[in-house]
Amino acid sequence: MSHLLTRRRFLIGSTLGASALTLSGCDLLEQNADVAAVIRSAEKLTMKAQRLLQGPDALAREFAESDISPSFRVNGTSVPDSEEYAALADGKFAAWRLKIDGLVDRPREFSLADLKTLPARTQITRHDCVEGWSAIGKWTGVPLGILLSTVILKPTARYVVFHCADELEKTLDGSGRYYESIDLIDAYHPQTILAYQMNGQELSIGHGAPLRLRVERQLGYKQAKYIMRIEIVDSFAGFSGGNGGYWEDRGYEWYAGI
Ligand SMILES: Nc1nc2c(c(=O)[nH]1)N[C@H]1C(S)=C(S)[C@@H](COP(=O)(O)O)O[C@H]1N2
Ligand SMILES: [Mo]
Repeated sequence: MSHLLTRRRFLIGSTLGASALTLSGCDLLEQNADVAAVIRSAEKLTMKAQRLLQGPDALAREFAESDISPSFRVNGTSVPDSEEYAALADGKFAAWRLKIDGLVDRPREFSLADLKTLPARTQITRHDCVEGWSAIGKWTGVPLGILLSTVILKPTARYVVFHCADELEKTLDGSGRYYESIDLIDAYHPQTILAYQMNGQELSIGHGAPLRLRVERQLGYKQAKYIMRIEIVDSFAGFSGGNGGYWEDRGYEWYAGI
């Protein structure tokens, strides 16, 4: 996909040995639980190495307007399948509220209009999906760190969990609902934003309206769309499969550094 992934392969490869390199991470996970454990440790190595070599605040590459991809694929859910979401969309999301709660002193709710009064950041970045495609897009939104400063995190806060509107898999227990999580280093990273615009237009439903995460040093599946609630936690063990995200519960790495 990119030279960046090659570096990540190198990091994993140095733990696994050359023979494993011909298989993709997913094949390996399916084949052998021990290998899965090694990949988990390689994932921590990737996170530590990325932060050590580049610094916790190192920026993902930003591009020029002329680099913006003429088409940007819609992937995963293209429209959440619920009456609640349909009603919100019908009203142009005027009734939508972003809830922020959990380990905070002042839980709050924000309307889309509220979010737009806060300082905004615009960035042109490349989105890399594990399925093997990339696209460059321009995102505008509020830096997550600014929102977090308005609710005041408790000292025990460690992770930010994003609860989404869509169910990617229909289950009785709700474990098919999309969710994601990041730690506070990524939460306060200057390029981590909650985007309400893409390529200068209101965010479309396909791309996650009314609000989606951009966490630019990680892969596509971390970029949660259709965010309804942000919960601050000290552990994500209690959520669904306990691995910190919909795809993580299905074997993907929690830290998806690129
Ligand atoms: N809520 C939600 N967020 C999601 C997904 C999804 O299915 N539901 N898919 C993820 C994946 S795998 C990718 S590559 C990107 C796709 O974003 P796009 O549709 O804007 O291209 O969203 C991510 N965030
Ligand atoms: Mo993806």
